[in-house]
Amino acid sequence: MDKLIITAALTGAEVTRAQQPALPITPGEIADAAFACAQAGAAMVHVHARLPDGTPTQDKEIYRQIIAEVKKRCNVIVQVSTGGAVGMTPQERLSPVTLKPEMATLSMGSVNFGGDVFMNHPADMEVFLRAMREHGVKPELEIFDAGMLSTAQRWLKKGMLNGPQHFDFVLGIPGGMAGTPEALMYLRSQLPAQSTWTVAGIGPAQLPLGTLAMVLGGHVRVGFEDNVYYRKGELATSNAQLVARMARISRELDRPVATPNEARALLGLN
Ligand code: KMH
Ligand code: ZN
Repeated sequence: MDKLIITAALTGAEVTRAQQPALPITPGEIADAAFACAQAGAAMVHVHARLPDGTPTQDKEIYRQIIAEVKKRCNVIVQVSTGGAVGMTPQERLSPVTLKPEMATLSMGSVNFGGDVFMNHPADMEVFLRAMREHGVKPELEIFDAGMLSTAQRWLKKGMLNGPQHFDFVLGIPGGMAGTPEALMYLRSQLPAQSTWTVAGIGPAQLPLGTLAMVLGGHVRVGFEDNVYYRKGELATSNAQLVARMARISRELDRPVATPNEARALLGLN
């Protein structure tokens, strides 16, 4: 099995300081959290930008600062969000891609998202894909439901995607596919050959699905974007605490954790 890539989804667009007092918000806080996660075993960080008051934003300048501050501190792969927050325009969402980060997320379809709809029109998705190709950014294909994986398969068949792809199964969003082992096993069974994949279990699904992914040869995403708790009723003290637990379990399972450069090699990044 390949070494384990741990991604830390540090901030997200939805979680508030009221829900998680240790949520990193400013570029400096996000970069400090990235450094702590890298020390704990993360090879990649998935980042969202916020305004100083905590409002989600896709402001390119804030993303520029985040990337620069992270790079000052450590060598982790920086993956920007193009999901942004529900209700943002596709143009807004796409803006950090022009900074040429190493990776960016690309949601593969629309999904009910709690009480909202996370819209990803097929025409917009194609614009996102073309922009990522133009700027040399590797997409991580976000799969919230099984039909989104079928879309990726169609794109591969049509030649819109070439070579091995990296998938993120986001499981447990109310409106999306459940955060269960059965859902993960099904999605894994449908993956195109030579894909790499990670799982982002939402809330209480984070620990069990992450552990299952380690055993199955997948990779793991943890962090406050997806889950603010260490265990039921106990808030995590930091993103790094969640990363450290995954690294510990991985070592116990004899699956060493990938460094950022090892992760780059596994994901076909330069
Ligand atoms: N905030 C969600 C609506 C991504 O980063 O690409 C979408 C999201 C996905 O977080
Ligand atoms: Zn995100």
